[in-house]
Amino acid sequence: MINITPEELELELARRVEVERIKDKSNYLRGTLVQSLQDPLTGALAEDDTQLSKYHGIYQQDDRDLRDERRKQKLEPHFQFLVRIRVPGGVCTPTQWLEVDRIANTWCNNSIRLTTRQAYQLHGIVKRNLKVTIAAINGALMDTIAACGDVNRNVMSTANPEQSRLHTEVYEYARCLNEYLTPRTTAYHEIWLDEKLLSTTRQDEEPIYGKHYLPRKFKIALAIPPSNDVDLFANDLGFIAIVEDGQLLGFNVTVGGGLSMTHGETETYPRLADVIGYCPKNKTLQVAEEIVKIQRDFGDRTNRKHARFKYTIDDRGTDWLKIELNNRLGWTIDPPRAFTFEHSGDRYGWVEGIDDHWHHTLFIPNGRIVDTEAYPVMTGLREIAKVHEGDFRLTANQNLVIGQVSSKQKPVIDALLKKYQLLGAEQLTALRLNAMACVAFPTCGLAMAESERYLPSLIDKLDIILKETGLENEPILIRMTGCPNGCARSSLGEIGFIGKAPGKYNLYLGAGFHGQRLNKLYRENINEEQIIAELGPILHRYSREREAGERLGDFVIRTGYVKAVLAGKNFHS
Ligand code: SRM
Ligand code: SF4
Repeated sequence: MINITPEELELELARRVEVERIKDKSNYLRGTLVQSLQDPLTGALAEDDTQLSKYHGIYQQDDRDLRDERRKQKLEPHFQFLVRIRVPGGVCTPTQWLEVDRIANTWCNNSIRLTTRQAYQLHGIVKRNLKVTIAAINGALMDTIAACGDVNRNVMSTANPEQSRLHTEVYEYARCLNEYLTPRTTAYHEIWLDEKLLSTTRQDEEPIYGKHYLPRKFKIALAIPPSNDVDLFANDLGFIAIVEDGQLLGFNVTVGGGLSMTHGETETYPRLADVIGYCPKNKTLQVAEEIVKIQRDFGDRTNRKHARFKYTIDDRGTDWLKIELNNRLGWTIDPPRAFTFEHSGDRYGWVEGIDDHWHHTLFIPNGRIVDTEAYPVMTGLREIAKVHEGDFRLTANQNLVIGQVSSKQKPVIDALLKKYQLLGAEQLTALRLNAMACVAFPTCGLAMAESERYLPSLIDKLDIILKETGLENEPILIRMTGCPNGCARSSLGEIGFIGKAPGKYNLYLGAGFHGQRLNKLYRENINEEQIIAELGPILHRYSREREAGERLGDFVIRTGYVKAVLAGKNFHS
């Protein structure tokens, strides 16, 4: 909010939602977090601080598997915290991997979650261990600030490493954007790292965000065609690399993506971003800053369900946005340039990069790094990290690239992959390799149905149909979320499931294979038996009647199972 008197501000705040008031009186995200952390009487934070902690990358949760039992015993919920570590572009070092592994096994629930936005999540941290956890993350030269909250989140960039020089250059833009849009408040350092800042170094200005930050979360991704592995169109702001003769010239700019909705409220809907123009690469930060500021000034702060940038754009139109942007830039962005996306999934196994280096993409079921007898992935990756001299790249599909392996070291990594039985893609159906599920139970407070703990067993059943129909090597995007927030981008699944109640899901069909089209509701509130009964005949027919190269998402539209969704606004119609 700009140019406003104190009286007007008072009035405006009264109108705004609670979170806006909490931000207003938070003193740049400090609130009473220090006192909350010191309170020995409860495992929780004070209520307002549970909102502010998100800006520091920390969510208060409770173990939902234990909720009823604790209630019966008249105990407070089993409070614990999730910490999200930003990893811009998903790139980190083996030393950082080892440190995240150590932290996970010291203060967390012995597992690491690779997220759908190329970040790490650690679960199950109790309040008294929060500070030591954040300090250890900081010691590994990583941070959690702005991993959540009404600010720009972890910036994504294409992890699929076919074009390594380009990858490096585009990744640098992701890193710079991430840094540039990080809140400037020093609250994080004071609260979590005990830095005793002098009044001269204490930062109480937010030149980009202002005191009230953004109306809602904000997400940015960069993609290098033909790979849309980051699902660029699901982001508030996107940059599509435009390359000529192997040189990065600039980016097409996309705006207004976002996937969340609320069951039964048709004024909320998923929306894919529009391509509004092209900017030369040296203008990338300026364009991002002005777009963020437009959302800061025009986003709806009175209704959080209508506060994302996608609604600002649908309410005012992309023509308005372009005029506003050009005015603020002081120059005019060009018309978009041609580009083609061909896929949104990951390429598995070894790919040769440049300078005699290789990259191995490893399938990580639902991004969960935890040891089981059949799949000792945590131990295996720890042993790999101890000898690996390149980097790790977290993909937006919850997988992991062991990157920059010299040809000399390749046999060493191969031997470790074999020793720890880390799944080769060839053993799995292409459906499983293109599956994503969000976290949901037991940690997510918003889950209505299982997701991560359920999707693998549903795929076991669908695999039987795929083998009957000869479709086992046909890549099909399947996505599941435990609620309509869409954290595993369920609206972009050729087959999408959104939880409604325990064991019950809405089934959506018809998204585009390279992330270019949303799916559409096909059946509502169905259980596993009904899911199999619905999908079986569709998959059989697809195997018989598909045209050459036709993707399942296109087939179900051509054959009339669902209508194509051409705009988010029409998602429910
Ligand atoms: Fe998400 C909230 C997990 C990607 C849309 N998301 C949550 C919370 C924090 C639940 C909460 O608010 O209490 C979940 C924590 C669960 C847990 O126990 O771990 C959660 N979201 C995740 C992750 C970990 C899912 C995963 O399986 O990897 C992803 C972390 C990404 C990251 O590293 O930053 C994650 N969330 C997404 C995505 C996908 C994306 O960004 O590409 C979306 C849909 C795209 C979008 O933003 O529109 C998404 N999450 C939401 C929303 C709905 C936002 C909205 O516009 O209404 C919420 C709820 C909210 O913000 O109120 C949410
Ligand atoms: Fe939780 Fe819903 Fe996100 Fe799944 S989609 S992690 S259930 S908020």
